[in-house]
Amino acid sequence: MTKRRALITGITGQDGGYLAEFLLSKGYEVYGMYRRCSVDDHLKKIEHLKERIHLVQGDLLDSYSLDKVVKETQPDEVYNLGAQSQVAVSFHQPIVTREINWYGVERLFKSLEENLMKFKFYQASTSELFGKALETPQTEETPFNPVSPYASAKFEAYNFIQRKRKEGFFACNGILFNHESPRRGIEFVTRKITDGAARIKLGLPQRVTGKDYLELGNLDSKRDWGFAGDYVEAMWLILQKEKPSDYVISTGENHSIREFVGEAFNLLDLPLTWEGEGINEKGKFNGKTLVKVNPEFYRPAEVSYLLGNSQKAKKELGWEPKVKFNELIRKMVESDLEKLKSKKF
Ligand code: F7E
Repeated sequence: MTKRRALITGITGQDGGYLAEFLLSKGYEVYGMYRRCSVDDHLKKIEHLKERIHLVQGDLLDSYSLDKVVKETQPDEVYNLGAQSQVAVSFHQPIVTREINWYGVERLFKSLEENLMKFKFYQASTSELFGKALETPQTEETPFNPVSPYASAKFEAYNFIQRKRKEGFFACNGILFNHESPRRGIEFVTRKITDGAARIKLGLPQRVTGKDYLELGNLDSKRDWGFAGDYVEAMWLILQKEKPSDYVISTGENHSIREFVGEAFNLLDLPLTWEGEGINEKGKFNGKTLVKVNPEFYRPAEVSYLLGNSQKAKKELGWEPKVKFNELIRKMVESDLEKLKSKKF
């Protein structure tokens, strides 16, 4: 029997690696698309997979390259994980964000339509679509209210996928809430915290600032954080259903940034006490300031409260998250300690 072929865009990101591993375990032939400019750094993240997957060069900004990738790989299933995924960056680069996160989806889909008879398409949609959420918890029925250029572009892509489904294509949106892991990029708050806390524990300076304390933005916003390894299984399950649909994927539990910081420092035997408010708030251990607020990390518009309800995924896909909040932080803190000790940073 011929193997099923999967094409993953954004193979060098956190989810790309986990999904590739998952699909390999299911017997797929996996093609991972990466951008030429990302060769040096980013391919290191999937070094362990290089012998087992096919890497193909392509860019969501370039239809010519997409046609070539689609013709070469002829996928049965396409997982579009490629994106400009940093919400904060999207405020500074709204146009490139739109080009990749919205028009990129249309370019890729057009190429698939023109070159293949049949394919299934998974679009990485996001809880950021809920923005200033209009109801809690958020389900597939909750109206979207995006507040960032990132979310606006993803909103257009979401609608595009729904239109394609109405035209008869097998196209689905996975509305994934935040999902983290030891492989999360350092630009995202969870990894910034676990790396920063581990550095403090080992007496090392902070990665970017060189300071001996961690600087963060809004400590009050709440996120529904799950483990990326659990979430890639949901992506696959979504494409295995008989009928295409959209699904919220979340844990149903949320915590503030402050709680995440507290738990990470607790695990390192550095329990913090919080003093002050707003930009003057500090996290201290034995009188020494280890965490400070720096308004530089505030966003022009903040999504302050996200909490998902994944009952539809549980009922229709049989999917449930396995890794809990504390366990997720433990995995990340232990991995960062290990990396720093062996100087892999
Ligand atoms: O921010 C606050 C920040 O950058 C989380 C992406 O994967 O998930 C991710 O988007 C919260 C925000 O992720 C810092 O203001 C405080 O409220 O880790 P983040 P995100 O924006 O939620 C969704 C589902 C996606 O789709 C995205 O692609 O943390 N925060 N202080 C900070 N955030 C950062 N990055 N850095 C700080 O110093």
